[in-house]
Amino acid sequence: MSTKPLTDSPAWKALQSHHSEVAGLHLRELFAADPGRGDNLTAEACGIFLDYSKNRVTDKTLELLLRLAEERGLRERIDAMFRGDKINITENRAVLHTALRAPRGQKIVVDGEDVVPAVHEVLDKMASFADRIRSGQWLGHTGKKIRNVINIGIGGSDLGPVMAYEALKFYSDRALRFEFVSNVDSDDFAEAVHGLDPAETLFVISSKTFTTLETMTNAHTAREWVLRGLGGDESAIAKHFVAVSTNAEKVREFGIDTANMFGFWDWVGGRYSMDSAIGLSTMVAVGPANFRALLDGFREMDEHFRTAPFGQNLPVIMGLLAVWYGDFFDAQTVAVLPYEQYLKRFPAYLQQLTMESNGKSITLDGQHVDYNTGAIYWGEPGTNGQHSFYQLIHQGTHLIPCDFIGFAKTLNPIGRHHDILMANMFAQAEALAFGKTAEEVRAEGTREDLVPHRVFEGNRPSNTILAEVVDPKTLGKLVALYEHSVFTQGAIWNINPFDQWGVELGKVLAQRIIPELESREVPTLNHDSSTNALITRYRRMNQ
Ligand code: G6Q
Repeated sequence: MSTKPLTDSPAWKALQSHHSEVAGLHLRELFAADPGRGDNLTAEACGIFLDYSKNRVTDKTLELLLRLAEERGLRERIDAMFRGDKINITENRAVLHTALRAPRGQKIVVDGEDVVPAVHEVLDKMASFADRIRSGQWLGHTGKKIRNVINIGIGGSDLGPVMAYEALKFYSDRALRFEFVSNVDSDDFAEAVHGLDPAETLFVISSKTFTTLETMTNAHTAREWVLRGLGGDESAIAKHFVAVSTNAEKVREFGIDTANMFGFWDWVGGRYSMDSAIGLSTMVAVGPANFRALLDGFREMDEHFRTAPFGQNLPVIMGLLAVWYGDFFDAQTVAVLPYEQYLKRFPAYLQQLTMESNGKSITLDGQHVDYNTGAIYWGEPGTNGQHSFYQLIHQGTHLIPCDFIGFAKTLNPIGRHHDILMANMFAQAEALAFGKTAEEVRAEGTREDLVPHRVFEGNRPSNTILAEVVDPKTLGKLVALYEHSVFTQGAIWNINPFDQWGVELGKVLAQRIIPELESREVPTLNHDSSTNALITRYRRMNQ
């Protein structure tokens, strides 16, 4: 593995001079020069098709990006992750979300212990719990069946479960209602339980640490809500609360029977945990068989990432293209545009996965980077975005690479909807790439003064990801595709995608401000003048 700074590496330097040669090329020219481009610049693995031909790359660009991956030791880094090396060096942890989907019998050793049997033990325990809830066998304190399942968690303990629930709603048990409470804002809790009967409600308290302020505040509120609704009998807690955590002691302290605790391990990062016990609500919603299919999907993509040559490796290609735009075109953001309503929370999920992972500016060697790292990810499902922010992507001043995600089949075949939806996706990618010239606008008889307004420059790059249908397995593949693309980017940038120290400072400051807001006495404030004034005003307005 190269220890040279990234910007000194030969492939990087070659990419820099190559960029100045190709940056001016238009996708129109690239397609005209190679009639086979739309077939050639594609890759397919485990049922996921990636068309990356509408990117501002030539064969030479791809060759250099692949060389960069080799030079930066991507292969060794992939092997190290799958092997269970402690690649999260700032927390001295292995990074083994891939072990969560390892088949029974595979051996992955961390600190001298094979972790795979424990993974399957938890999965089996989750399955038996999910079956009991789904079959109505698990009864609440007063003997009623559970009809409402509320996941309380935040960040990695929320975004994966809520995204997966929405993505797989078609497969979910419609007799059960699922809610997800994450924000410490009481509005979130109040609305989730509005109109619900505590006797029919089960809370899944999902927290790796079981100390997170938001989750613990919501969990205590839930506890009071249940006790108030069920006559104050503490023994009700066991029937209405289960926990997903690595911290048995804290779970016990909260009053949850550790027999109803589903464990995971420090080698699972929060944002990589939706396929661990953190997916308990997902499993209750869609059933154990579908959850296992989800894991199979993850595993297929893991195997592809681990073994495929980089030139045909979907996550590697996507990761390298992200580096190409971020570092050489200075693109600040990536839009993720799923043409599938069930994936409406996928962009929000990806925001954490990508931005908490690669939003770093210090290298593994402790040096400040002198290149761009993780981009801002954002998006909305198509076609809604078309009627709002696509204007800026088409005609604004920013270069925004887009990931279009679509499916050949719909789960709800009604009339012409699906063809119309997909026609829009293909059309947007086409319009972004090829645009419309002034000559074309004029030829339509447009008034001369309007011509510049109606020109589409084009040359806006995109990937198109096409799969058959949204099902559990495909969702697993899609999430793993992005997980490994994020990994690829982190490896090139020589940063640690697996810590998140950047979330700490605000948390600490909030702890200092809470008593200043709550105190009956006027507190002595020692913040900056803006924070002092805001706190003072809030206290006055809150009287
Ligand atoms: C994710 C982060 C973070 C974490 C939440 C919740 O990678 O670590 O989003 O998931 O802060 O933490 P707990 O699960 O410990 O409550």
